[in-house]
Amino acid sequence: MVVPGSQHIEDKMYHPPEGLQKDAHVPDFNCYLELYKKSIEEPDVFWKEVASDFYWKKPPTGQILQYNFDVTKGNIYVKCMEGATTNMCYNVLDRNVKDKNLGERVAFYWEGNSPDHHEAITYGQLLGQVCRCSNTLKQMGVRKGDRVAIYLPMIPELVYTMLACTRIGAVHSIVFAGFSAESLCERIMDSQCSILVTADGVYRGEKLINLKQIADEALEKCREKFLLYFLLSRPVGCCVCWEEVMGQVSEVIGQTPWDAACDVCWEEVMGQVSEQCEPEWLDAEDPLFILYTSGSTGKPKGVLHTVAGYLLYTSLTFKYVFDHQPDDVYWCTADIGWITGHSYITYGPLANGATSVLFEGIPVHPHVGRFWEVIEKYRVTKFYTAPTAIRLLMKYGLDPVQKYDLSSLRILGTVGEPINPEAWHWYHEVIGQKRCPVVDTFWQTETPRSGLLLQVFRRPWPGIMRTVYGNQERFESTYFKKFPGFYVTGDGCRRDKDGYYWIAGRIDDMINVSGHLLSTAEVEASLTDHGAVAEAAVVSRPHAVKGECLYCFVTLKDCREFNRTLVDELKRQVREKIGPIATPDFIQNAPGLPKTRSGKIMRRVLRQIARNEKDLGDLSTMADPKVVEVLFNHRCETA
Ligand code: 6R9
Repeated sequence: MVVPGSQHIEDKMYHPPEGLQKDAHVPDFNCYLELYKKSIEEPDVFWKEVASDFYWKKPPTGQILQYNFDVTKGNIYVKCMEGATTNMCYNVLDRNVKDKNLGERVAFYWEGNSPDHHEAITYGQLLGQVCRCSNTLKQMGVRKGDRVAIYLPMIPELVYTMLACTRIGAVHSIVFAGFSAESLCERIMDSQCSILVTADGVYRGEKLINLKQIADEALEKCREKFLLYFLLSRPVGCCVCWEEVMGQVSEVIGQTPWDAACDVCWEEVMGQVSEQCEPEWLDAEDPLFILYTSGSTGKPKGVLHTVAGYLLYTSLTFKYVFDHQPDDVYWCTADIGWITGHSYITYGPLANGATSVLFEGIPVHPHVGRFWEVIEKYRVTKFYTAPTAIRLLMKYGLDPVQKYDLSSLRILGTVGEPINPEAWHWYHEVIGQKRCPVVDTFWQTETPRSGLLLQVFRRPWPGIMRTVYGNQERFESTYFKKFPGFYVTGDGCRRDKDGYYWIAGRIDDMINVSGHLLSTAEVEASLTDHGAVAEAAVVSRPHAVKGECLYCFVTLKDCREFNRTLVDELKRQVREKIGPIATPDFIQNAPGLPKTRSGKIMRRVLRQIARNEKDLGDLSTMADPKVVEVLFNHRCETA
């Protein structure tokens, strides 16, 4: 394990403890190398072995992976297990319950927003609920190939609905339940969903979100925008999913808006249908789901994934990256509304028969030690979160962590952005108590892939996206036009002398200062290395002499004051760590940063603030648009 961030900052190796290595699926580097070589040199043999763990109604007829990555040679395509038929839901549930006898094993420990709400769901119970839900969807007219929009919080019903879609061959399009009516409408329209599944409301921390009202607004907008839309599709407007917690919510918000002509009460229908439902056998390359990318850049794209490839890829990466063992309790803190949740809360863990925590809440409610409390409560062994959450919790110091017993932890994971060394060390030392390896997993909505890091890929793997829904042209031009024959991730990276790759951030975030290409992640890492800085974001601003120069936004830790001395110290620090070329021209105080709802910093918006461009375009993916005004008010005019 090498500390991520910058080669200028760290050059130290950390090895996993021997005990952990001994029983691991991939115990040492040689074993990894062997697997890696096989996957490259004999991909068919490699993937056939992975596939042999799963159920195929019909076997594949040709090579496991077929593809064209070269736009000059025709359409871009990837096919995995062509000719085979299977079902995702059958593989992640029925196979575990019937073939592996895991019916009694807990699939999810659901932990609500309030610590008083929790529930354990076994694989057997999950299968029953998913079948009911499948029958409900069928009863409402949903058929194979139809798109189903799901706008639900992190409640078990979200998993039921998602898996029910896969059981009957419908394509789920999950929209994170924090998006606005406008964003929800845009996504429903783009993939022409025939029904929308939602809940009446949810508490996120102390805040009540009235989902049904937002869903109604979204559908109203769909009707306005495209009258024909509802005439063409099945006339099921909205379907509401209730649960115990929601009962209380309803009391608070009063009467939930209800239109008997198109709204359906989920629980009523669920109660009337059977717990048995035959899975629909699908072609390996039939669509599994559509997910809109986080949109830190440009208009969201409907990334399309297919059945067999997604099963193989998520199951394999989950097993190896988190070294899954039968006695594990695994917890990924992401929301299922993001790709991390799709892959590493639902598909990967369930395909491995894992026991996971499904968490509805937020890290700071009802107190800032909530994550650590949950780890102690369920004796979590593998914990997967994002640098943004780590930086948030670091701000509160050691006390909230030390109240809890974290001795059950064995492996920690991080995902979402390059992790700055300061956050890495805190995670490793304070949370992992220097005993737990930190697995840094670089991947994208488009490319569920962990492990080897490269900017461009010459060959596909089963879990790569197949197209942008309804827009093959955008798919090809975004990812394949730049370098014919390669998939371009959009991320920059560096290879160090030992052959390790360091992800430097999005290529659009690289800055060219006087002809030197600088990575914003690297400058940010040296800023957050300063004791006063909790978080930093660096963007470019045009400069008469240098071409571009560095404009830095810094969020200070609690009780630290922003003043001239601090600005000078920070400039000196970056200069000393990276070099004079990286000396920031502007450092602005940022009480908050514009972030997507999945926690990624929206550098596009910061770039516009730095340049004083008032027309910010589409801000629908931003978690808290209020921060923008504050940042405009604090702009630095002169260096
Ligand atoms: C899984 C996810 C994808 C972009 C990706 C890259 C950044 C994700 C990272 C990372 C450095 C990591 N990214 N994981 N950068 N180290 N471990 O986040 O998907 O929302 O599609 O974002 O996130 O820039 O290109 P998605």
